[in-house]
Amino acid sequence: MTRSLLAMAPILPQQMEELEQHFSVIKLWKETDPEDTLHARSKEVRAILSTYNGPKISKRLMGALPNLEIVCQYGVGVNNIDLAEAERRNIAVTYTPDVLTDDVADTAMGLVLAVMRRLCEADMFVRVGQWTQNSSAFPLGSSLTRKTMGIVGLGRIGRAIARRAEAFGMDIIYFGRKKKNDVPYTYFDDLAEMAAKCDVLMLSCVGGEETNQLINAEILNALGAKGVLINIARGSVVDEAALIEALVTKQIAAAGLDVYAKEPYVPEELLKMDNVVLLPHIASATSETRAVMGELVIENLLAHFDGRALISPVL
Ligand code: 8YV
Repeated sequence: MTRSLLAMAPILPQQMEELEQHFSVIKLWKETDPEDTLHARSKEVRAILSTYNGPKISKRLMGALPNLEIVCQYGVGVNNIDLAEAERRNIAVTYTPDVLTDDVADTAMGLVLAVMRRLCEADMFVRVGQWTQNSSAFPLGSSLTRKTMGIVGLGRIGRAIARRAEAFGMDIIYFGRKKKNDVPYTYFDDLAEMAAKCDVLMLSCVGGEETNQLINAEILNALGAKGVLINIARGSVVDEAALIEALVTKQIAAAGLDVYAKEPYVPEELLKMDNVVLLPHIASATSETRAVMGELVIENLLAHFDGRALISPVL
């Protein structure tokens, strides 16, 4: 039987070519009738290449693929995969942790700088000729030094952000499932309490049910009128309507977002605000990192089909 890989979204072209040397690759996003293709080729699919923004790897989808053995996520967040169902079916799941940590943390700090020092607004000020026409100076930004960053989720990425923020002279506090004994930062088991203590609330936690709309009106209110929200985690972590309301009513000062509730849709209200910086989910988007993420996907697939241990299993 043909050994097919069901690819939910594209990866770098040269890596797609490499995959095609080992598998018959079904490029689902290119199919005119994906349902029909899935139905016709369901028995030959042994592996899935998934991404956070492709179709969900649901119980229903896995149920339609009787010979599915492995799901390889091109990314670190795996909230698009029904892990419980994969475990029940004994389907292996891999992901790409570590290799993207530094780039994601860099993007997080980029957003902090862009928002607090108003870099995007300042760029526009120059481009539209306001600097030469307008004798009034560009409005002042806020220092990072001596400010407090409260990190929600001190995992690999949260820690990498903390190290960078420390280098910028910021104090670090954090909230998460449990206290970590190997960090010098103050732990909060109450998110509202931490939000009230920080200038920058940085979201670097997992997505999915357990963090769904964790950042609601109460937390934003606690963050306060000088507070800045940065989200490089998942859009689902924030109640977007509450965020818009908090920004409109100046309950919080500003926000920097790489992720949204319904990507690639970004609410109209946010597009009109000059105190928000909006990125199109690019935290891991460098040629270097995307290349290693793709390599890790391929290595995991080959390891599985060669009967070797997986390199980065989730389950
Ligand atoms: C995407 C991400 O994987 O790793 C994650 O969880 O959200 C991103 O790095 C990347 O955009 C490729 O789809």
